[in-house]
Parts: sequence; structure tokens; C-alpha cells
Amino acid sequence: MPADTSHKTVLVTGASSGIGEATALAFAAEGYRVGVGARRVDRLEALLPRLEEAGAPQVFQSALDVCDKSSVRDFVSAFREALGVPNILVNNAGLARGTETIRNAEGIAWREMMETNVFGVLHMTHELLDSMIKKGGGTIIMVGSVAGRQAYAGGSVYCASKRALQSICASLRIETLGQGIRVCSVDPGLADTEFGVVRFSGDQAKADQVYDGIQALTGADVAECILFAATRPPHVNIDDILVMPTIQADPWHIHRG
Ligand code: NDP
Ligand code: 8X3
Repeated sequence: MPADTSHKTVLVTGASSGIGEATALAFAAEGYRVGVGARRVDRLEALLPRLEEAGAPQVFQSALDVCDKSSVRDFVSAFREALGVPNILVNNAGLARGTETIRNAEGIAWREMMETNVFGVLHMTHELLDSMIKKGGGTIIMVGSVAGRQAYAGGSVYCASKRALQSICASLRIETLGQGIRVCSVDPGLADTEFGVVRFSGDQAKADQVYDGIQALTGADVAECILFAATRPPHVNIDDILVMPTIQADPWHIHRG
């Protein structure tokens, strides 16, 4: 008989597209109560009936800007009122902007990347951690990147932001030791989502070039890894998962057929 997961609750940030959306749907299909946040609320509104259809017994959505502390506070408070303290927090919201070198970049997007990918994760985790511990524990999953493990030219700040997540995960594991908190980083290689369009400021043709002639990961491929990590028995912590498309060995070696 399948386990009853209807009392289990997951919070997914950045669920208006890509990996976050796929993750929300994957948990819904397993019977979790699912709450989602992002800035594009119209996307979230369209996602809710799909989550219910997939099997989520209860759903919640609200506007969330992970860079904005008051937005995080309001979101978490509304989430808790609707679904309670989550068992699982998926810190997925993130982005890259541009591929310029440090010498050539204007530097405008550096702050945005750090604020979203690092401070956003810290804001969300800070806002929920105390209540998760008081509830008896939970699972915090970061969506990192191969870019956090291997830096590449034109990715300095994005790579640094994902590298920072590794340290944050390690500190968090030590800080919460014995308090039932599991911390996991799921680090994908190339995944075909809206990531490229965002990185190239809406230039779809440029974004498409990245995925030209390759079978990249899908959001659903990454979601499966997140779901796997979150659904191990409570005494098992998956520290990290590096998941790559078969055609990619590292950030520089990509086989284009
Ligand atoms: P998408 O662009 O498809 O999704 C990114 C999500 O993050 C969107 O839902 C977006 O929602 C949300 N987001 C961005 N900024 C904020 C913010 N300030 N507050 C709240 N939500 C925000 O890309 P992916 O699905 O690929 O990206 C998801 C994660 O995966 C990111 O952390 C990315 O770095 C990571 N990743 C992606 C890889 C890839 O190749 N695609 C590979 C490795 C890691 P909205 O704009 O509506 O706010
Ligand atoms: C996204 C993967 O290689 O474009 O994190 O940085 S990469």
C-alpha cells in the first residue's frame, strides 16, 4: 500500500516555470500538499488546478520575491496559515544574467544574481527554520548547479552564487545537527527551462542555441532527484546530487550531435 503523504507539505520557490514547476507537480503526484511562490502570480494561478489534478490534496500560491525580506515574511506567514509549517522547503528560485567576463561586464546584474541565488535562499531558510525545528524537523533542498562545482569564463558571479550554496548547506548541517533537519543540494547541469531566456534577457534565439543539437535535462528530470532526496527515510540525508545530461561531462565538454 502506498504511504499516506497527504499530511506532508512542501514549499517550492520559483515554481512559475522550469524545475520549480516540475518539482511542485512531482510532489503533487505523490499526494503532498503543495504551496508555491514566485513573482509571476498568473503562472502560479494556472499551476494550481494542475497540482490538484496531479493529486495534491491541498494547494497554495502567493506572490513571492525571495530578494525582498518583507515579501518572504508575508509569503511564509500566508503559507503557514494555509498549509502549516512545511516538512520540505525547496529553495529553487534562481537565475543567471549574461555571460560577460568580469572585465567586460557592466556589473548591473551581479547584485541581482547574488541577492536571488544566495540572499533569497538565506531569507527563505531563516524565515522557516525555527518553526521547522520546533515542529520536529524537516528537509531543506537547495537547487545548486554544476556551476557551483566548476567555474567557467563568463559565469563568475553565477558560479560564485551557486558555490556559496555549498558552504551554506555545510554550515546549516552543522548548525542544525541533532534537530532533525536534513539539508541537500541538488546540482543540475544543462536543463532546458526558461533559464536561458532569462540569462539572455529575453533573446529566445540565443537561448535556443544553448540547447541546439543536445538532449538537455528537463525540469522533470531534476524534480525526480529532488523528490528522491526528500523521500528517503528520516535517518538518511542525501548531502548532494550532481545530475547531468548524458551529453555533458562538465561545463565545457558538451557533445552536440
Ligand atoms: P527558470 O527560469 O525556468 O525558473 C526560475 C524560477 O525562479 C522562476 O519560477 C522564477 O519565477 C523564479 N525566480 C527568479 N527570481 C525570483 C525571485 N526574486 N523571487 C522568486 N522567484 C524567483 O529556470 P530553472 O527552472 O532552470 O531554474 C531553477 C533553478 O535551477 C535556479 O536556481 C537555477 O539557477 C538552477 N539551475 C538551472 C539549470 C539550467 O540549466 N536550467 C542548471 C543548474 C541549476 P518568477 O520570474 O515568476 O519570479
Ligand atoms: C546552470 C547550468 O552551466 O548554464 O546552472 O551554468 S550552467
